[in-house]
Amino acid sequence: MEPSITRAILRSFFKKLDQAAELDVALVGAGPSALMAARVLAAAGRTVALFERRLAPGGGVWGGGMLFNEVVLPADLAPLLDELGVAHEPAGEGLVTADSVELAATLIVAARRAGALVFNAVTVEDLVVRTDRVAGLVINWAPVVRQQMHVDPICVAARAVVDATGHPGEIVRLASQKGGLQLETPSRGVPGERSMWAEMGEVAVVQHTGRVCPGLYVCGMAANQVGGGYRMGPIFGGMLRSGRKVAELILNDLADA
Ligand code: 48F
Repeated sequence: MEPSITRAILRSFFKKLDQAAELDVALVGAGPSALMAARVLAAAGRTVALFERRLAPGGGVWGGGMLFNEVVLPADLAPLLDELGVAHEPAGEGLVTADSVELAATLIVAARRAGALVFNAVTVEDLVVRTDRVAGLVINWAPVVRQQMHVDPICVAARAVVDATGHPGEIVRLASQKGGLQLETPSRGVPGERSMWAEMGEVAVVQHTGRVCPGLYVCGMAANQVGGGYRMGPIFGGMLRSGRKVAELILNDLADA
């Protein structure tokens, strides 16, 4: 039986990897904004894959606030939580709370069920670039990168790449510093995020979500790196709205192309 188990895994995995070789959208990181974006894009019929360096997708949701495993969301997102099937409780001041483990797990399942491919334990270590645009990702196993093993990566092509790497904003920095691409950001660079101001951060993260150069988009906390927005801590409305916004922008751009 063991050979059958092995072959079953290899066949299924390489089918997924083969589908990911040429994508409509490749998302870097599988935090809340990326999972939300992947769900919307895949539900619209686009080929989508998330590449996440950790074993568990879900990014910063699991740990709630300081490992107290609850998160806060604006109450106007209650219908979205209901649609996803995430239980929530009123918390006053227009807020609700939700169990962070339930929210993380549900966002992952929702993205998968919509048809998004998920590659965990995979690090995006570079971009594929053409003269003026991002054209795909350079990927390797996260443990290989962590161990600094001298192993060449492989690449996936994508019509749109999304930097959803959270606070580091790694991919936008790579595009500008190594890829030599002109960023269309207000400062033409990556000013970095600002200190905590929850209300302002929630608004800014959505406002700064968008295209940063041809083929490259940014969402979630990485958008606040690019736009110089405030951080907001364990409130996740902006992340979900940002993911939805980047997905809608990409769907429009791909339809126009
Ligand atoms: O940080 P993260 O959860 O992204 P997000 O969608 O959400 C931010 C919130 O969790 C929180 C917050 C809310 O108020 O401020 O921080 O912006 O998830 C980012 C994911 O990207 C992965 C990383 O492991 C994490 O799970 N990641 C980062 N760089 C890479 C990567 C990379 N180069 N390759 C693959 N995955």
